[in-house]
Amino acid sequence: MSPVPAASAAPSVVPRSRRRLALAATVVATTTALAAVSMTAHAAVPAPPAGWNLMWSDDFTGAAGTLPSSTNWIIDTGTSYPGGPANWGTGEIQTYTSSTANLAHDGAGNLRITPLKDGAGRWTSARIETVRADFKPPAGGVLAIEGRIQMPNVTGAEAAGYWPAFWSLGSPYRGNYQNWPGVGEIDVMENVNGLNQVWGTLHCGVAPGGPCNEFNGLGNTRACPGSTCQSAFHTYRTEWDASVSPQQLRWYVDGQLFHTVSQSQVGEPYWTQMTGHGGYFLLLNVAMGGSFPNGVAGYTTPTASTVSGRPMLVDYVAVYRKGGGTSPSPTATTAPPGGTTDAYGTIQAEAFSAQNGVVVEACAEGGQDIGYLRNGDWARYDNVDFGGTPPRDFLARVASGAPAGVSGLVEVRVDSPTATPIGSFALANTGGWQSWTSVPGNVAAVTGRHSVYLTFTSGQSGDFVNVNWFTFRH
Ligand SMILES: [Ca+2]
Repeated sequence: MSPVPAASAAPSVVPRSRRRLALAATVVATTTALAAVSMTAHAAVPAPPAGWNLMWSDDFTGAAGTLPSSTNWIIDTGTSYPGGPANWGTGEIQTYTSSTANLAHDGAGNLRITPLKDGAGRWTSARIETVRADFKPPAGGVLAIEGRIQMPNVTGAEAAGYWPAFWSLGSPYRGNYQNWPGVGEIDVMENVNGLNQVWGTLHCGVAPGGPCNEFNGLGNTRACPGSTCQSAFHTYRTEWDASVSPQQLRWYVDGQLFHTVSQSQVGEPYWTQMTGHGGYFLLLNVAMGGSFPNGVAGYTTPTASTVSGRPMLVDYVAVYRKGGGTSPSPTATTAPPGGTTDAYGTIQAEAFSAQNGVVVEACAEGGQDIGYLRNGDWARYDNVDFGGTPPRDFLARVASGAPAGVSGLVEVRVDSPTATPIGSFALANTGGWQSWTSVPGNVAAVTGRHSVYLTFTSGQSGDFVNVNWFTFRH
C-alpha cells in the first residue's frame, strides 16, 4: 500500500456528469467547405486539406481480436479512476475491462467497443483514452478533433442505457480527478438510448451552474444526416479556432455545423482555466446507464429489455492543426529542440533528456514507464516551463513492488541532481511494480524555465519505485 492517499482528499466530491438532461434543441445546420460524407464501411484517415497538418491519428488497422495500440491508448478499467469519483462520476453502472470481448480491432479497419451483460445481469464494456494529452491549437491556429464512428446499432427499448461517446478532457484531470469541470471537457459526440441524435457539448467553469450551466454543459443536438447515427458511419468533428477573436468551438457531423460556443460565452477566468493548460486527451467509451441516458429516458437504465453485445465501431480518430506559428510536435511530452515542456501538462517519465540508472519499460497503463529506480538514480527533463506563478504541488504516477522494509523518496530538484530538493514524497510497496497510484507532494516556489530532475533516495540498496508520469499543479 502506498503511504499516501491515491488522490488529493477533496472535502466533497462533485460527481461528474458529462450531460444529465436532454436539451430542447433548435438546430441550425450549416454546410462547411470541409463537408465530405463517405458511405464506405471503412476508410483511411483523411489526408489534411491544404493548410492543415495531421497531428496524431489511429486508423485501427490492427489484426482482428487485438487490443488498440498501447503506444496510443490507455485502457481504463474498473468503475472509477484510483481515488476518483465512483461510477466514473456519471452514475454509469458497467465495469470497464481490458478484455478483447469488450475492446478489440475487428480486422476490417475498425475498433469495436462492445457492452456485454453476463448471466447475472452484470454489464461490462470498455473505455480508452489517449496517452497524448497535448491536443490544443497552435497559438493563433485551429485544432480539429475528428472521428468516423458508427454508434451501436440498436434502437428502441433494446437500446435503453447505451451511452457511446467520443470526447476529451483537459490534461490536468489526469491524476487529479477532482478538478472537473474547470479543466474543460469537450464532447465531440455523445448519444444515448439509441436515439438518432448526436450531442455536442462543452463543460467548463464550476459546478453546479457557472458559465457552462453545469451539470448540463453548453450543448446542442441534431439528427445524423442521410442515415441514422446507429445504421451507418458518420464523421464527428470539433474545431477549436484560436485564429479568431473571440475564439470559437464548433461541432460538426458529416461536415454540417450544429453547435458553436464562443470564448466570450465562457468568459474569464474560466476560459483561461480550460485553455491555459497543456491541452486535452481524447476518450472513446460505451457506458451503460447513468445520469444522461436516465435523464433522457425518464427512468432508470439499462432495463431488462436492453440487449447485450451491440458494439460502437470506430474507423479512425484523427487530430489536425492549422495555422499558428509552430508545427505539430511529434510526441506528447518531448520538448522540441529549443522548445519547452509545460510543467502543468502530463510529463511522461520516459521522455527524459538524460538519466542515470533508469530503465524504460512497457507500462501496464499503456505507453512506457521508467523502472528499476533505486538510491542515486535520476532522470532529467530539460526546458520545463513553470510560468510566472509557482505550482501548488506536484503529482507523480508511481508503482512499487519493493519488499517489506524497503522504501525511498521521490524527489524533485531543479537545475542540478544534487541541488536541495524542492519537493518530495515517500513511497513503499503499492502492491506491485505495475500497481499504479498517483501520489502528490508539496513543492517549494519555482517559476520560469528549468531543467527538472526526478531523483530517487533510499536508505536501502534495492529498487523501490517505477514512474509512469508526473505533473505540477497550480
Ligand atoms: Ca480504420
